Amino acid sequence: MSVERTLVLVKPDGVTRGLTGTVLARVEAKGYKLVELRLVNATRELLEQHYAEHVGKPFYEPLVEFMLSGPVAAAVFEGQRVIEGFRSLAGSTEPTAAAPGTIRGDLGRDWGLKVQQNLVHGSDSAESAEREIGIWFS
Ligand code: D4T
Repeated sequence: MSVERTLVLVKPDGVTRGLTGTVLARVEAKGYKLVELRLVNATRELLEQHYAEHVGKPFYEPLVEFMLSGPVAAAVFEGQRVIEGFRSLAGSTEPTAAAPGTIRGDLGRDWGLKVQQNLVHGSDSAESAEREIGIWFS
């Protein structure tokens, strides 16, 4: 099995709540290697590329506003099956339903907003990872 890379974002809720270090530490503690890290103030154009599959959906505009509301910590982690491993560690999209023990399950909740503030993003395939790393680390 070849070494994979994945894009991990600590979204503005995680950065604002002071959880960046906690999130990155949990990924490192699982054994994945941190190979890139930067704090980014995203632009609408960058987010339109990143969330291209969601353009036009009801939660798209609230999602963009949320992602523009503060800095995002963008990281690349490396390891065998890191894409699947990180998504398992992150937990399911809705923090209320995410299993305890996962990042979203332990650190997130529903805030009654138009978009789920779920702390982290992780690429969902090797193709997405390559595309997304190019967007955030160009
Ligand atoms: P990301 O992409 O941020 O890692 O999250 P997921 O892979 O878990 O979820 P996603 O791409 O389907 O959605 C992106 C982002 O939009 C929010 N969202 C999503 C929402 O508020 N309501 C919804 O119905 C969906 C599908 C949460 C994550």
